[in-house]
Amino acid sequence: MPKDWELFLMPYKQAVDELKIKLRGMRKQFQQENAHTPIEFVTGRVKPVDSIIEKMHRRQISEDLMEQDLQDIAGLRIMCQFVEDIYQVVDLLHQRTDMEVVEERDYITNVKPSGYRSYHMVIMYPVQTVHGEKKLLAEIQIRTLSMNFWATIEHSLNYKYQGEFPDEINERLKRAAEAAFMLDQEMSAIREEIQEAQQLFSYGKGQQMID
Ligand code: 0O2
Repeated sequence: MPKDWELFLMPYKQAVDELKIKLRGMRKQFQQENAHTPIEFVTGRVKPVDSIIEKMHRRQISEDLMEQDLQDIAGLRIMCQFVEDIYQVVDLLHQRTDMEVVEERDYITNVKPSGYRSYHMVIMYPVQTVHGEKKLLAEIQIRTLSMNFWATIEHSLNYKYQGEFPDEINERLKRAAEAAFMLDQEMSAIREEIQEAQQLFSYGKGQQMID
């Protein structure tokens, strides 16, 4: 294990900070151009050291393979209004020359047994350090607001039950995941209507509140 975690995680922190700026910049550009933005908001984090250690033990990852096998030490999350926006963001990220997409997992089409939906992209991202360029992996999770609501709730329940949900909660979570996805589908069905309304509204005042 790294003796100095802070030093080891520095380039990962730099990657998260840079990527947050770049992804938020995409949102700003869409807004500036008065176009519908497929990005609602962006968050990012460096995985806490205890979670890194726990995941390495659980997946039996040796130290020398840590940076290769732990793909989410640097993690970004992009929230979208509509499922269609997710795939637009995926296309936009593929086109970029400042990162390379190395793996993709579509948990929207291939929903996880828990009910989890999201689109995961693993990218190779170069950060500049005083010792030269360091290429590292980062995971970008792209999901709708509704998928994010479900995942956030389920994640916090996971802490309480350590993944061993009582049957009733398990069933209810699965039903809630389907309900969340139905909400997405209903919203997609009236997407054009919604977007027209947002064009009229957002470039006044409302949108300025979310940065
Ligand atoms: P965090 O930072 O606490 O969210 P594995 O972790 O072994 O299941 P793998 O191959 O590393 O899987 O990557 P995968 O499945 O593409 O992504 C794992 C991450 O996706 C998780 O990170 C969660 O953020 C999210 N995720 C995957 N499945 C679920 C789920 O059923 N519910 C919720 N709420 N999130 C999920 P971590 O490691 O949990 O870390």
